[in-house]
Amino acid sequence: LALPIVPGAVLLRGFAGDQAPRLRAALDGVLAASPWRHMITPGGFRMSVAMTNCGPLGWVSDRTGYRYDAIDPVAGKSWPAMPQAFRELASEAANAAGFAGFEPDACLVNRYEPGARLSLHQDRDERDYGHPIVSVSLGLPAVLLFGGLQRKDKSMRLPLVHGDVVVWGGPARLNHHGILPLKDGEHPSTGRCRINLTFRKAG
Ligand code: MD3
Ligand code: FE
Repeated sequence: LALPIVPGAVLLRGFAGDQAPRLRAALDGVLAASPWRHMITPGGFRMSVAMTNCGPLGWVSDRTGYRYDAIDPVAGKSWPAMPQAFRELASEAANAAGFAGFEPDACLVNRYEPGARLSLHQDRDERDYGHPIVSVSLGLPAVLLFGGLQRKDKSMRLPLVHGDVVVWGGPARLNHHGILPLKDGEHPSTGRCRINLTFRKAG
């Protein structure tokens, strides 16, 4: 079930639902090597979202800025490999949305506990905006806020539930977006949190 959101953005409702147990198990392997951490923004704030990465490149934030790095600064070594289940899902979702041949080199994993939020931003740290971004929602529901190319543009709200996949490319690639504070709850797949996998070709 593919629903257009704005030109370039497609919601694949429930696309990852049947893969969720496999993704969740693979994530445990990633976390064993690169555990959850709360990164610090360049402004000095601790992010309420806990993060980790897998794949050749990982997104990191610290007092010096945002960037993609091959090294996990917590583990002091390369990020863990991107599990095959992750790569297959990302490529199949991109394909279903009309982006054939998507091969991500970075998977940022975000964990939202009740109250955690992500303020309105653009994803601009990647080298080539011609590649789409694939996002997979697991666990508790959340509300995605998405706006336009300008920060002041009107924002729309889109509820995202367990198994939803959204592909952002083309003219939607640089849209502003964020996640409203997570509502408390309990989910059989994740417990008391929401997990989002974001696949990118960053390098
Ligand atoms: C709209 N993550 O990691 S995914 C991020 O749910 C991020 O954790 C959110 O924003 C999350 O940067 C939202 C949905 C998403 C991802 C990329 C986009 C929406 C987007 C790129 C352009 C426009
Ligand atoms: Fe983002």
